Amino acid sequence: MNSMRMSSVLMRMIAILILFGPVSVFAEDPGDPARGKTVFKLCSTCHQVGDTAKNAFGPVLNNVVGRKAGSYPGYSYSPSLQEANKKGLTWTEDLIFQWLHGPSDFVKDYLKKPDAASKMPIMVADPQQRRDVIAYLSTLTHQSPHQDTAGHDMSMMPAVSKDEKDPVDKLPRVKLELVDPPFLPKHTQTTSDEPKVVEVELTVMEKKWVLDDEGTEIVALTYNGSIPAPAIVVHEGDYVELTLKNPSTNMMEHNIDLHAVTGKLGGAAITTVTPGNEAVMRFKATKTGTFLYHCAPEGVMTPYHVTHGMTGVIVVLPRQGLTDDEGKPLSYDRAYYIGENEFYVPRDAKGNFKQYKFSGEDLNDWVEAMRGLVPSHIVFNGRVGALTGKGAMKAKVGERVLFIHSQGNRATQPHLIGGHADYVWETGSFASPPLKDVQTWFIRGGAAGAALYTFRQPGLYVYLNHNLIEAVVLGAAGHVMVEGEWDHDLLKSVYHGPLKK
Ligand code: HEC
Ligand SMILES: [Cu+2]
Repeated sequence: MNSMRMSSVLMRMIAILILFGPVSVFAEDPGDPARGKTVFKLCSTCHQVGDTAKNAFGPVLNNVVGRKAGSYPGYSYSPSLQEANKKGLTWTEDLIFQWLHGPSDFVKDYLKKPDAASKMPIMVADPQQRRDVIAYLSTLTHQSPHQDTAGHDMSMMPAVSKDEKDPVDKLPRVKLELVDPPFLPKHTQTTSDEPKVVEVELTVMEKKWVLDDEGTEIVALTYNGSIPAPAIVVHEGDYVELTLKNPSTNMMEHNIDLHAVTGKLGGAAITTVTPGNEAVMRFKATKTGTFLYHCAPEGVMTPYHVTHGMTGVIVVLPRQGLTDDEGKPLSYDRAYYIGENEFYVPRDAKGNFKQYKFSGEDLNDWVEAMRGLVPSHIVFNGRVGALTGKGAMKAKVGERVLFIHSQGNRATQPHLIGGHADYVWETGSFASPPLKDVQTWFIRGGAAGAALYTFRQPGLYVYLNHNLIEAVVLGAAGHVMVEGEWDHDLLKSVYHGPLKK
């Protein structure tokens, strides 16, 4: 402990010397561009360089030495770096050296503002690595700039002319009050109303999140603070006006891609917002079914955000409600939303889970862990055991319960131990006839599906992913507690005791 504190004091002193010392740290050791190219792998999850470089999670770094800070075309910088740009900050090798020691500390210092923060969530502790990577970046001068707009461009979207009235503006508006899963927001199963505009608001929250009883903690990325994100329920033909807010307390850029949306990467291309911003889009729900939604910030950040919790479901009900395989109406007495997510918590050399302080800090380790496709946790509703005990789903004998199940990234195979699915919309499409009397159904990765079951017996049911390793070892299991009268005709215990000879 003591030696750790000592070394951190020492580090600070060194940092102060480096920050305010008059001599360039490059005077004695200019750094090695070849080694720096290897160090750059750390940066390349967020930054691109070279002729075809595009802005990604971070801006293109061609010509960055000598470039004005916060100036690469088409990139949306944090408010702090934009302010530094206005104050005239220009990147020198020494300044990037300081920047890499802690981007947010750097802008706090530079702007003399304690609440300034950068979007770049990592730092490089080793001064040698910093010198080397900067030496490498210095070799990348005189690259032709390449304006990136992909993923962030609104240009292809013709603006609605001002004097042209939008007929949708005349439709009635309602605000959908979202609730935490496994519950669904209040809704009607059928409707004879005219289509309406349903207002939905999602706020991204980057927050500490405990995944299991051992206290394994990550900095999760969430919509509205829950994993999975809240279920949205509308009817076919309704319009959804979705507001996505990214508070300035967050570190990262986020957006939303809903599989119910037509065009613009499911909405991701017109909702990408940096901290301190919000975006509003309106889409028409044209297809019925249960659709996944998720964050899709580009490149490796998409699986990174999805495996940090940013998945949810939007249910688009037919206006006349659900129907069976013969087209006859089906209704439900209760509905639950089970969001299955897998996590790739990085481990240290001893095999223990590593802990991180702020969002994005785990990026490189997490990407490395994802590469192996071996999740550390596969859970329902954000943590091992979330849907057991007090969190168990409830039902009564005779009730028809709709189970909506999503998985953003991997296939899963739900099963209700001791029960069945009377009807399953496996692909999530309500336009296709449901399968009947299914034991174990299949939810594709990147989708959501639904199953309807009438409980006939009371007691405890286990609802799980019937990859039993994923259920029992990794966590993908929940409970349904059912009240009611026992039906001996369906099942009775005939004998239970010692061998009768
Ligand atoms: C986790 C993603 C991530 C990683 C990894 C990362 N950066 Fe960044 N970097 C960013 C983001 C985001 C910004 C924009 C910062 C802002 O707007 O506040 C940025 C900005 C920068 C800038 C300022 C650019 C400008 O146009 O003003 C430099 C220089 C930089 N990064 C260098 C590096 C180097 C060198 C590495 C590797 C050692 C690295 N970054 C690793 C995300 C990252
Ligand atoms: Cu996100």
